[in-house]
Amino acid sequence: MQPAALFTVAALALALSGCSSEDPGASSGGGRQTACEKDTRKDIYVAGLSKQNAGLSVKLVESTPAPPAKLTNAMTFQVLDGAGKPLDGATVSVVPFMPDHGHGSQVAPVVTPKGNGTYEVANIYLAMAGLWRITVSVQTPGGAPQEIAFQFCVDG
Ligand SMILES: [Cu+2]
Repeated sequence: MQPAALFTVAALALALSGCSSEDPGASSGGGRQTACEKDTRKDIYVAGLSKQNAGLSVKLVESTPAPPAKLTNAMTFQVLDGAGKPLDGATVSVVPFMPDHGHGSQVAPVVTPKGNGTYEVANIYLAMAGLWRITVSVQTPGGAPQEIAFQFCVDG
């Protein structure tokens, strides 16, 4: 009985030390999986990932780095209208936000229209590890603003 009890205590101590060794910001810590691997809310990055809202579609043509990572990212989006036609001349803005922490990024992304409905976005700065919602707002001339969001989790 005694040796078994001793073993249990040793195993527990080992598990606890493993738990607290990394990433104090993670809410559910520990284990072999990273916090992001466990997060079921995230989008899985693939080049060309596309989302629709109210007859508008926004395609993430590519991200640099790919998949998105902590710190500075650049992304190219293509905006398509309800008929699948590239939409130029829209006012596009991009806002990163951490829903779990209730804060955005201290760096403002810079959007540059590139034609054929594509908009290059620099300075998408994801300061912390965790889930980030990247909201793309599209204001068409004379139309109502539409928001389409991507969610990426970055480990740190
Ligand atoms: Cu945060």
